[in-house]
Amino acid sequence: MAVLLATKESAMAGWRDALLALDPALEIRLHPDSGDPATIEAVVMWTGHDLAALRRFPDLRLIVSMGAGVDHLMRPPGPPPGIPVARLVDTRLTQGMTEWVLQNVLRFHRQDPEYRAQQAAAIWHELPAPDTAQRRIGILGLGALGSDAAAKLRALGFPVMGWSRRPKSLPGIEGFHGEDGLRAMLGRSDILICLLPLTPETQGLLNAERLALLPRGAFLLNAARGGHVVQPDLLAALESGQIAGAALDVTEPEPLPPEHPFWRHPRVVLTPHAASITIPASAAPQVVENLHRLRDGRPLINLVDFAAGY
Ligand code: NDP
Ligand code: OXD
Repeated sequence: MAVLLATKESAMAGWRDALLALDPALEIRLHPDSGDPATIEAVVMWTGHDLAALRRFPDLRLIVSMGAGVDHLMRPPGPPPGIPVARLVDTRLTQGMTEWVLQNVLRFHRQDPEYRAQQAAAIWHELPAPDTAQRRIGILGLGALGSDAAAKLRALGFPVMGWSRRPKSLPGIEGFHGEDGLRAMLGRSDILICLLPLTPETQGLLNAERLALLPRGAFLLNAARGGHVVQPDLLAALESGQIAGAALDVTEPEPLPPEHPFWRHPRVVLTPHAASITIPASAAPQVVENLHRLRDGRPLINLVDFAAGY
């Protein structure tokens, strides 16, 4: 039986080599050369592939996302019914995201946009010292990524709050859940960071009404999915000064069309969905572990909860 890889051309060989380095006996096929459909037991895939095509493999027993997010697998028609889906939970992925979060929190906290504007105008002027203990940070999503970012921000001295679907208690982090919890946390978030999965419940979460709950002049960081933010509402909030700055690693669509105002907005920092990039050599061990578990009939790891959608 074989494993089919389906990702962009440039990433295919890296994934194949990383998997074979761990288990040289694996038979790896590269999309679109799947060979006999009846011999495919697992598909390891990333966005941009036709989910309906997965139904061509009669003995498919596992689908693996090449990222932490599985929204690309959940949109219609979704994976074939009854086939488990695993995602990545990976230390390199977490490290990359935490670095992006720290970079952008510190960018806004340390008044970097103001100092860059002053430099452009040859102005030598000291702004008031930022007060870390007074800069309240709210994190939407306290999973693998959100909880690590929360701990590192807390270690720097920021007061950190986090919102999750189920009640969650993390050392030093004030936890919130539910709609009331969300409203309470937003009301106190000077910097809001979105690290949620994209699901029907979280799509469009950051709309005009919720952005208006933030303290005036708050900052927004989004490295989750573009669909979490209602972009025209964010643009209006930036124009009105309700939001003082936004760092966006994800947008809807990706990339934005060249005329989109975010590209040239003085208070928007864009990165091209590069906050954290999957490194095949780091992610491969859990994929091979799952293939071995599958063949041995042992419980799989990092499985998606279909009822929750992530
Ligand atoms: P996890 O599944 O580990 O964590 C998700 C968190 O979101 C959990 O705390 C979960 O709550 C919470 N959550 C989910 N649904 C809701 C809801 N309806 N209301 C409140 N909280 C909710 O995901 P990861 O941390 O691994 O990844 C998060 C997302 O980051 C990915 O889905 C992906 O979209 C994005 N990502 C972006 C990258 C980039 O480069 N830009 C790189 C990697 C990931 P609970 O704890 O109760 O389950
Ligand atoms: C992911 C991503 O979900 O890179 O891993 O967006």
